[in-house]
Amino acid sequence: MKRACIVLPTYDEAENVRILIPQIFATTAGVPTHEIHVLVVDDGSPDGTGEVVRALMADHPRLHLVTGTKQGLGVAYRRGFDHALRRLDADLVLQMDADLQHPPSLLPIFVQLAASAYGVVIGSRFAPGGATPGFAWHRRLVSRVGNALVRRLGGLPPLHDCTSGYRCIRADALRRCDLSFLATRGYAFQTSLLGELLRNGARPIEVPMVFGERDYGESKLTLRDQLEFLGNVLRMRFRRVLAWFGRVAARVRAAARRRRPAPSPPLAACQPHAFPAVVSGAAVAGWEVEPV
Ligand SMILES: Nc1nc2c(ncn2[C@@H]2O[C@H](COP(=O)(O)OP(=O)(O)OP(=O)(O)O)[C@@H](O)[C@H]2O)c(=O)[nH]1
Ligand SMILES: [Mg+2]
Repeated sequence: MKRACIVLPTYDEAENVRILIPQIFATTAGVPTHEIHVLVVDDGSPDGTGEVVRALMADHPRLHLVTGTKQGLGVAYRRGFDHALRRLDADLVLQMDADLQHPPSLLPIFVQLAASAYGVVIGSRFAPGGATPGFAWHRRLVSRVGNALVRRLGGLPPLHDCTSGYRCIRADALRRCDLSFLATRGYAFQTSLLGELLRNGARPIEVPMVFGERDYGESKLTLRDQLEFLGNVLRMRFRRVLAWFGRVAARVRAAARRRRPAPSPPLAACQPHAFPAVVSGAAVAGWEVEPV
């Protein structure tokens, strides 16, 4: 049977994982197509989250734990993805916060959509039908402005929620991504990962979700995360401009070659890798957004 691995990054989420992990296994017990695994990526939480997870492992054989030092959400996710792909051989990799803000009830539909045709399924707070009832006005504003910036400057397609941390990604789409240069912290990591998935041709779809309030523990979102997010949007813009120059240069070179009579190349030289600009142009044109 195929496997889906839900990666849960945790820092001081002892109370929450105690509730969330049994909920996840109960909700996904009926998924017929995939064996569901949960991988907790804990960064030595002082509140003993790791010990709570170890205790839960006695009841849940498909629960796993990797630990490390705290270097930001992006680094934790990279470690989790690597483990899910290499050690657990997952066909689908899911991202989910451990603080009960992401409803586990959506997991079966995420798996179904990703297993059918979609490279990345996004739990969307801002698509019609989604909501953020507990958000203070300034949090809503930050999220809205952040999403507008990544679309306008970062060049992401018109998805409603580019900063969501609740997603299901096909392993083949994730393997095509180069995660090594992505931003390392919260929202910046989420947006740069989404950009990289789409750049590599993953087909996105959004599923509206109600983003609940945090009952236990504290938010780890800091001003530094928000500043890194802004810096990262500019970096994404810069990469797009560089890519545009690359495409123009390739066109100029191709036009110059056409003017010069040249012997026909052997067939092997006509493989797509010989024409990177055309291939990347087609990949960008292939971005697709499904109405929800
Ligand atoms: N392993 C690890 N997990 C982290 C780190 N920072 C945050 N997390 C986890 O990532 C998830 C999201 O963090 P939150 O602080 O809830 O961030 P958020 O949901 O964007 O912000 P709020 O809406 O304010 O809760 C939670 O499960 C955190 O415990 C980190 O440095 N390492
Ligand atoms: Mg949260």
